Amino acid sequence: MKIPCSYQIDFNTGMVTRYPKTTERKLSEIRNCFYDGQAVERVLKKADPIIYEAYEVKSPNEEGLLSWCTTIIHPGCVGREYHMTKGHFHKKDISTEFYLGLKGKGLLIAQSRAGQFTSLEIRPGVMVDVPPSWAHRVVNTGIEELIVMAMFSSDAGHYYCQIEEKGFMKLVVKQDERYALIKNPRYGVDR
Ligand code: M6P
Ligand code: ZN
Repeated sequence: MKIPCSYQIDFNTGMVTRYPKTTERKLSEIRNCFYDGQAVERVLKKADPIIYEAYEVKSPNEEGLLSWCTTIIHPGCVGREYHMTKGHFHKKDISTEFYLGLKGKGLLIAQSRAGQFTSLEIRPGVMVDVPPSWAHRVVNTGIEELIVMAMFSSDAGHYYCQIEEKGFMKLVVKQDERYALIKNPRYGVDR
């Protein structure tokens, strides 16, 4: 049986005391998330930057337990598109996830299986509720790190295939020094 416990998060770095980093995603690993393939190649010729990293505090994979995670998305663009997470549905589709902004600013974009799309601004103190059956991705539209904390059912699981294959309906791009959402020309086209 799990016993009550507490954790210490550094809101400035996203680090969780005594928990190692569990994820580090470099551009080369998530290159297909970005629309502009030539821009990806241009960046990769010089370096392979870390786009985001995460510290996950995982409970056993059991119904009734929650897991949580801090994710740090580094600032920057590839072509006109801002840095982002891969994005996923949950394997257990009835799972909800909450996101709390800790530092920086960005967007949580979400897309339902039925083809609805929405975007919500996230910044320190903003809590976003992602209900069941919505794929979600976090995008850093600011000039500093975007740090968010996510909390989800331990048995939710990540289901990446559909987003990897079809993408999100909209891209988050830099336009006149601010963000804009534009139609994704590759949406629904096999990659
Ligand atoms: C959040 C949570 C994690 C997820 C991470 C990165 O912190 O949803 O479960 O792993 O973001 O998102 P992704 O796995 O889609 O790249
Ligand atoms: Zn999730």
